[in-house]
Amino acid sequence: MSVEVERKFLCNADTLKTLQEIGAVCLGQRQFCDQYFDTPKFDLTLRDMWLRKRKGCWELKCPTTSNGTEERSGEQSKAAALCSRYKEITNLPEIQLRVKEVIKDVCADRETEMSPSQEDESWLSKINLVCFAEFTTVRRSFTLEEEGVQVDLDQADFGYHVGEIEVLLPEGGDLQSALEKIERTAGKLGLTGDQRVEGKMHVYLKSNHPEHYAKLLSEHIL
Ligand code: V4E
Repeated sequence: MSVEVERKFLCNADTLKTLQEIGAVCLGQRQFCDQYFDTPKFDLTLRDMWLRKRKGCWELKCPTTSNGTEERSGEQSKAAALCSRYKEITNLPEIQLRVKEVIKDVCADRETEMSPSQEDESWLSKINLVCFAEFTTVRRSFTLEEEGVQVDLDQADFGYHVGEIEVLLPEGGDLQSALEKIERTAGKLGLTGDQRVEGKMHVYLKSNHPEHYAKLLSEHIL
């Protein structure tokens, strides 16, 4: 299991040039389709849990257990507030276990024996999971001299363009150092503003599931 720490930013006409100027190395471009799943009542996402299938692989993003109140200076807190962090679980039996734990009521009177095969999707209907979002992204990725920092520029098929500065931490890794790396990279990219930038899912839900989007906003999940 690892923890993804990331800061999103809005791209502009100069973003590519700036990346070149700061010595970012392009790792290439790839395209992928993401499918996100939840119960019809959105039991997972209302707990800030995001179940996704990308390129045939499953992934569950969950809130980290630390509550974000680690001791920080004012500047550090501001930088941390612009970043999101999620545990990433990619082991399918563990994903199935975590999801079942959350939707116990749904599972109570159902047969929920599950196959751990990545291709066999029968477990989804057994616990009433349906696809609520599907979109394709073209992603260009860059690495920087700063160790372990990756910058992704995403273009979603519904017209949203967003960048992210990302550090992947092993569980128990040094969060403060990851936040500092992201902050330094943001500085090099000339990012100003202290507003959190919307991710692709924000924009997708806003137009495709506006009621759920409003609920997630009111619960401070988005
Ligand atoms: C919406 C959401 C999640 C779903 C995945 O979102 P994101 O990380 O933006 O997608 P993507 O394609 O960049 O994934 P990657 O390739 O990096 O794995 S996971 C958590 N959330 C909630 C959330 C939030 N509340 N605020 C922000 C800024 N982002 C996500």
